[in-house]
Amino acid sequence: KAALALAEEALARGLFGLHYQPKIALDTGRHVGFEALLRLKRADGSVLSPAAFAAALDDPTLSRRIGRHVLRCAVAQAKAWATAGVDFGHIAINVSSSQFIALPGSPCLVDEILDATRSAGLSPRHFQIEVTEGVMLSEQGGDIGAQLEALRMAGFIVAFDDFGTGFASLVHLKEFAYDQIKIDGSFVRAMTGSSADHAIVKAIIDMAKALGKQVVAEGVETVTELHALRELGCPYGQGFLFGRPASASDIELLPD
Ligand code: G
Ligand code: G
Ligand code: MN
Ligand code: NA
Repeated sequence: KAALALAEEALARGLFGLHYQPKIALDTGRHVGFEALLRLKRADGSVLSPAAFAAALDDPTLSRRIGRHVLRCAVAQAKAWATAGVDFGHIAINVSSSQFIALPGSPCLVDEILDATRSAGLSPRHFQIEVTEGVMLSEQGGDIGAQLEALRMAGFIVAFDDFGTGFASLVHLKEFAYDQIKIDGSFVRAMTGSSADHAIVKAIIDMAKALGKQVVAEGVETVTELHALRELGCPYGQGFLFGRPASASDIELLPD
């Protein structure tokens, strides 16, 4: 497949990098952390998003190699921000279901994450792990649950990404190990024009709170959406209104 070859080449030539998008506390407008989003920077200066190499993130071997690189970049960035004395909050890392598959001769994902943060002298509270509904439906579902629980026990926040767009049932919401629900941007962007979407966003916020989970609205693009979310008591948001994904050098953070 072309996507796999593209990813192989990007790994070999060091073309993968991360962009960062702020997660905002909606009452204060201050960032509480940043989501790391993978980008492939080509020689001609163009930048590709994961959609262009999605198959590589579903491949057991390639996804682990890319994931290791992502982890290294994110930990190095967190270390750089911490050393500069800026309060970045946390970096949230996206992990695909194939990254949880055990590979012979290679440490498990949980150990990789623990080792990377520990050896940088950083606390787990500086990182979050984002997984989609897909990981719960994958064949290794039960084992992935145990791995996520191990990460939570170690102090990492686990976020349930793109909530509401997959095929997971509500059973997963009570049985799955997670701390945070991220409401998919498609509902948020429609909520000010559609009473159905508004009702769904409200229901997810209320349900998350009743379950004792953090809740983040994704894809916030307008002030109208921000006001609607505040009115519903949504504590956190993310989206172009607050900041587009950008390279760390383009993000200005003030010292503590
Ligand atoms: O960045 P957008 O910018 O296009 O991201 C598209 C999708 O790619 C998102 O669903 C996101 O979860 C996923 N994604 C972004 N960065 C990473 C990454 O580092 N690893 C994995 N596995 N998925 C990622
Ligand atoms: O991990 P996840 O699937 O949530 O990835 C977030 C995706 O959403 C990334 O592709 C990111 O670039 C994109 N994104 C972030 N904020 C906005 C926004 O406000 N509007 C739109 N349309 N996309 C966004
Ligand atoms: Mn995400
Ligand atoms: Na999402």
